[in-house]
Amino acid sequence: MATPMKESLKLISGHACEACPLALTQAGIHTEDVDHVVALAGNPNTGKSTIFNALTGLRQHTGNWPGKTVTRAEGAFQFGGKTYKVVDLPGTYSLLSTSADEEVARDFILFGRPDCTIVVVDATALERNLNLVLQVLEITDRVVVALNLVDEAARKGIQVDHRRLARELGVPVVPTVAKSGQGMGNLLQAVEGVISGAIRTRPHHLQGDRAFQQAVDRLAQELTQLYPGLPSARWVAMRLLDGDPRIQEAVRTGELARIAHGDTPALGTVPRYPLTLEEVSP
Ligand SMILES: Nc1nc2c(ncn2[C@@H]2O[C@H](COP(=O)(O)OP(=O)(O)OP(=O)(O)O)[C@@H](O)[C@H]2O)c(=O)[nH]1
Ligand SMILES: [Mg+2]
Repeated sequence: MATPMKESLKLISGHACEACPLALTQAGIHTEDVDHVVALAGNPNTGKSTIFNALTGLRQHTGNWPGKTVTRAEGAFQFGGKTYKVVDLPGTYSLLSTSADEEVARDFILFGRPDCTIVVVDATALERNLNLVLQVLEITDRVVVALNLVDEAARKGIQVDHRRLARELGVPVVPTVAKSGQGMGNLLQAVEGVISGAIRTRPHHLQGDRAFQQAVDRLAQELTQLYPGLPSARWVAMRLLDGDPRIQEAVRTGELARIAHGDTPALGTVPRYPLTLEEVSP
């Protein structure tokens, strides 16, 4: 395990260190044409930005999400011959409320169509963190869980059975210590596998009673007919049944129809748009 991880890290730092900024440019920070887009989600303070920095290095774009005072950071790296763009989402406990942070994270995962979403969880507080994981699994099946802070967990005598967790969630779970880069290679291999289809996920879905399931299925079908190409119709149906004002508004204003056509400039979330954010070196 140690060797591939080391090699992967070498590969990443080879494109992200200060000594070779041009290589990072070539790795995709200015290109509109990245191969894959990866979103980083998670509860606050779980190590998302530490993972983001480990992957993208010192050069990255930061700015605000359109119309919001929520910071947006994007960067790029190469792995296995492909160029990946990473979007560091604001920390959220849930995707259901109407706070600006939760809206940004939810809209990007739902409408930004990332090729994979890494949900970073705190291994010392798994129960609280799994709430968000379960919500993301309702939206997309392209998910990898980074079980971060396993060093802190070990210090507290907590050992997480990550294989069993992966079986129960139906998606890869990769133990990481983002602060020291441990597990980054395995994390990227899992992301690559989920995107390529080499790893088949079977995400855990919430089971309601029969009437609930039937209502969701029927509405999801109608949504798919009305809006062909709409991502995550099942999730949109569930939110509409729950009376989510943001999704209702998206139906009323025609935003949902535009999203189904892959047109989401209002959200600022179309991953392959040219980057117009300011480039900074933190
Ligand atoms: N011990 C330990 N500390 C970590 C690890 N990963 C991150 N940290 C530390 O945890 C703190 C929070 O990390 P961030 O990367 O800023 O977390 P975040 O999820 O981006 O936080 P928000 O953006 O505020 O939601 C920092 O002090 C990191 O150095 C880890 O695996 N082990
Ligand atoms: Mg952060």
